[in-house]
Amino acid sequence: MISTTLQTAIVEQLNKEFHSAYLYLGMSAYCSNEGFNGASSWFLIQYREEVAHGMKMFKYLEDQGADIQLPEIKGVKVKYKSLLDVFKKSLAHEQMMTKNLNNLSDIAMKEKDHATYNLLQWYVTEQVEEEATVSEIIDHITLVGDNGYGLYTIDKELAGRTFVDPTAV
Ligand code: OFO
Repeated sequence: MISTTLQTAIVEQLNKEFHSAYLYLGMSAYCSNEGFNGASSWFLIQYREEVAHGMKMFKYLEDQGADIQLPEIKGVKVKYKSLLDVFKKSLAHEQMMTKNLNNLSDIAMKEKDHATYNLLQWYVTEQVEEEATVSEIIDHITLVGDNGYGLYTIDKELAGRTFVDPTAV
């Protein structure tokens, strides 16, 4: 049985997962407005991944018979300085999410709640992949700088991303 402390903390994290989804929806809107349709589609897939992350926590709380609260989701901005800026903000956000998940794991470990700890390890591993992917995109955008053809090529590559439900594996 999950403790009230962990239950509250997981609900907070669930809210952050849906807030992440919303944030990526805003980033998708920005990219689309700037004519980066590939990046827009990339962020839309990221949005769907975050929804899947949120739902995995929701399902876990249900299975644990938790008292599920669904607090308000914070608004997000849709204005960024450039394609590089939007991906840098995305990386900073993921790094913050990693910290949150590590802190949650610490609580679960302290409480010797193996089931919740196990769940959280799934997210911790997922974060490694997310941070690496975004860092690589940032490297590529930095490499081409303001070169229009370079940015066009990167945008085309980003368009190739397809949605695979990360929680289905
Ligand atoms: Fe849910 O992984 Fe990103 O935030």
